[in-house]
Amino acid sequence: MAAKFLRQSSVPDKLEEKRSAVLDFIEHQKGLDRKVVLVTSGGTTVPLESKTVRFIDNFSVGSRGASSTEYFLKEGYAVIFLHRNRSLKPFLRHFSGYNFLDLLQLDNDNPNSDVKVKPEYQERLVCVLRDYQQVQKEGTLLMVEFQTLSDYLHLLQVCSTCLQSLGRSAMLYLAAAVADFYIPKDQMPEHKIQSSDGPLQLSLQLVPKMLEPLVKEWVPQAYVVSFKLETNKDILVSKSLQALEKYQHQLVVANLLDTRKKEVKLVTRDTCLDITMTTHELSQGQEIEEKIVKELKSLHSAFCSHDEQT
Ligand code: PAZ
Repeated sequence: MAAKFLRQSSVPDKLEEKRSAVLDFIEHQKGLDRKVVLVTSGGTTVPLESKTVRFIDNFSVGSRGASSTEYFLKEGYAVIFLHRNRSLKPFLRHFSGYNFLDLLQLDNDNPNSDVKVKPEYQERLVCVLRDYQQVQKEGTLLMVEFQTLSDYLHLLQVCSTCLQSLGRSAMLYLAAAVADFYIPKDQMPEHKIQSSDGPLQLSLQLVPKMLEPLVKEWVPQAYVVSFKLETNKDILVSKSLQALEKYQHQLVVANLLDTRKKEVKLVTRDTCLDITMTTHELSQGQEIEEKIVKELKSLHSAFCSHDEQT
């Protein structure tokens, strides 16, 4: 199913260039003995027309993926950040609510004035810029962009298969909100759908679950973390356990739409750990991703040392 989907869907631009960039990045990190995590982030679009005017989208803004990336970098991982274009990015996200021109000022008495950062933003900007420049210097972050569902799935396959050479040192952290339904290429109209044709009826097919080939074929030794989002708390843990049973990967981060920034569950086949944020922690600007990443780092280390013992 997955292979057929990939064969029949459109391939993203410059796929081979992207594959080379991912391979070079992984080889470099391998030489430095760094663990690498693939973080997927943001929603996927599902086009309704080949020459796309309209598409189906979802709610994800990429906050989970972008913030987790920063914490993985702090914990010493190199990160491949596979993200939806226009979703939140590590470091830049701290200023996402701002018009950047509002952060700057000129000396109005001087026609040749330099551009300066307003004093009230100095501290924050210095802090973020310092971390960002450190990451740039160390070369520990690779940004890979997607927009549509098929871009995402092709790039997921490319990144995962490239990670195979790292064995257990690779982690996959699949936080992207991937569409479950799509219109196959051969059933998609080429041109813009005309409203003059009357009300629109859509028939969507199920997207094959890529976790199956990912765990079995693409990157079988890696530590794989998937995410489960629900709106009904009564089915959250059972659905996570079903996924673990079906795909045989290591862990599910289970979250509810409304409370995802305050509480998650880390579910494995035999444990369920609640991670929560107090009101005080949230008011101090602390983020749940910091706790999630710390916990995963320690589980991943145990997973890697298990390899050394066997
Ligand atoms: O991207 P975001 O920060 O707005 O939301 C994060 C999330 C809810 C998409 C993520 O935590 C998640 O659960 N991803 C998987 C969604 C799914 O079940 O397909």
